[in-house]
Amino acid sequence: MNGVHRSQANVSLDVAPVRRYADDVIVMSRPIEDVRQMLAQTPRIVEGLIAAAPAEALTFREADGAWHIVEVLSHIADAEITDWMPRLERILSDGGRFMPFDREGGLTRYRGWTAEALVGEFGQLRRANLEKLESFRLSDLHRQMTGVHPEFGEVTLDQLLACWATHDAAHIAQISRLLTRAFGRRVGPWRKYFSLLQEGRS
Ligand code: NI
Repeated sequence: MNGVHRSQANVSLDVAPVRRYADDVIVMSRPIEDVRQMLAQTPRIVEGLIAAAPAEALTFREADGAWHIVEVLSHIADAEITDWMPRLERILSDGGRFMPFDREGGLTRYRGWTAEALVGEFGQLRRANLEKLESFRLSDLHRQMTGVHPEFGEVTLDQLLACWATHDAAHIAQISRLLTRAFGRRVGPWRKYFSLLQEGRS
């Protein structure tokens, strides 16, 4: 009996990695669509996080010189204008050199804007960019097309699209972290249970 159980265990161990590999292949076969889905969801995720934020949390800074939530919003809205789409169009047109992206540019462009107005602006710009992205009818054949990044040199369209989605997720995490830390100022002794509330954690 023991021998039978062992051999059944062996069979399932043999099969499991193959099934996981098959799942990976399915996911990997639609990278452009996966990015598009993420890009489409981000405005409503951000909108929900902002709607839940008390006014004082919107301008809470976790460190001297670090961005507060309103500044993060101005940065992601500005990137819709000056970063992602111009670079994508550059790759699709002549594969030339990208303009440098000014990470602080949004702070100037949107000085004085409220969080609510910035969320609306970001959503509108993102919708327009998604429509443009759709119009390019990108296929797997486009993924290896390249442009020239001012710092990294040659980068592919695939990397740029992945970076766009990654950038969304990273700033969602940042906004969530800032809310954690803003509310977290009042938790008293519970502070010890939150790694984000420990000194020196980022
Ligand atoms: Ni950023």
